[in-house]
Amino acid sequence: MNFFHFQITHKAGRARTGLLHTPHGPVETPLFMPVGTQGSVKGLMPRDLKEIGSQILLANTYHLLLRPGPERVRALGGLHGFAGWRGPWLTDSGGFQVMSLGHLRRIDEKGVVFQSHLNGDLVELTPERSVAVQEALGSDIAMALDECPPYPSSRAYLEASLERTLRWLERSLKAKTRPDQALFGIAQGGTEADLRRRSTLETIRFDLPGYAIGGLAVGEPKEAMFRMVELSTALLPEEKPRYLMGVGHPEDLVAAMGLGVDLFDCVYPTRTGRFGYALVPEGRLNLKSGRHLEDPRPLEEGCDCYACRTFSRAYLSHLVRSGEMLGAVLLSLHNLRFLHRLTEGAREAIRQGQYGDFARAFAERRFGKEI
Ligand code: PRF
Ligand code: ZN
Repeated sequence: MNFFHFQITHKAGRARTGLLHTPHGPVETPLFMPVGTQGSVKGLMPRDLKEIGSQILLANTYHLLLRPGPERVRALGGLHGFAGWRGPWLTDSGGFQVMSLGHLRRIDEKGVVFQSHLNGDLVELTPERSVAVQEALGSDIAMALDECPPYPSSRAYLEASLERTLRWLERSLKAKTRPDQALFGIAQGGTEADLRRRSTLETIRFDLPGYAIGGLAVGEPKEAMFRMVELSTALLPEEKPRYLMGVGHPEDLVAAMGLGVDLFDCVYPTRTGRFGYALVPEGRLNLKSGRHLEDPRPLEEGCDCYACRTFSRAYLSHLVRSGEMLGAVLLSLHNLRFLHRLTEGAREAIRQGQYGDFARAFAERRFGKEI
């Protein structure tokens, strides 16, 4: 029984659209996955997420390992039972979060040792432990523990970390016990084309149900990132889903979908919403600015989200400027809906064989970052 069948229904150039089946239902691709680090998408209820068309949520091993602990989550029904989102979950393996949030103590062949940002305890995360924690959390898709080097890193370091990531992938697969959880491997290699190629080719030898492009969107120039994405999707097997980790700017989604990427996640839509920004086709509205205070229009004409159906820019701007939590909630809701509509539009364009027109129309409406 293959829980994770991936079915591509249409292609347009290198872009593809299809369905990824999981034990908790199918997800359409290409797709943006909202980030629910602590098992909660900040400010939004599962019923809101369902209404705006979210299909799969991402949670983090690093955070849930420290609190409330994997055994507690398992006892309460795994993420599906514990967190009220009954649809599919994906969990990240923790390596990336240790590097960006934790006080990293040591990284060696065995794994990573870090100091908890909550209570200072020393915690060890090995490939085996990451798999065990993700199995306890019960996600549909688990990610293998990897090492994401910072940008810039030396070639020697990029090479050593990609080799280690491959050995960790092998150990992760050996530690795996649940047939109802897919394990995706993560390619690294920074922005060195030959290292990226080697990492990708060695990773696909494991014949996994899906592959992630890791180690990008860490500060490198955009053009270097897209060279790596292009090189990666050209090497990855057509018939398996590809996940570009940590990418969520609308223009990056449009470019990467055109190169054949199927899955994305990023804190950007929710974080920028909490900071008072709304994503719109032309770029980003800054609701902290006084210029919207008398504007009766919705954030985005034609958006079907609850924030746009109900409130004016004037009111939302008032909420943001007053520091009201409702402002952050409504902007997060709209921003996620914006990215979901973007991927819905892309899927439709791919079905029509017109992805190039879709990407051009998107670029034409976007004349600046802030309006
Ligand atoms: N590895 C893991 N998670 C990630 C990344 C990675 O390289 C990135 C890179 N942008 C985001 N999240 N495990
Ligand atoms: Zn809206």
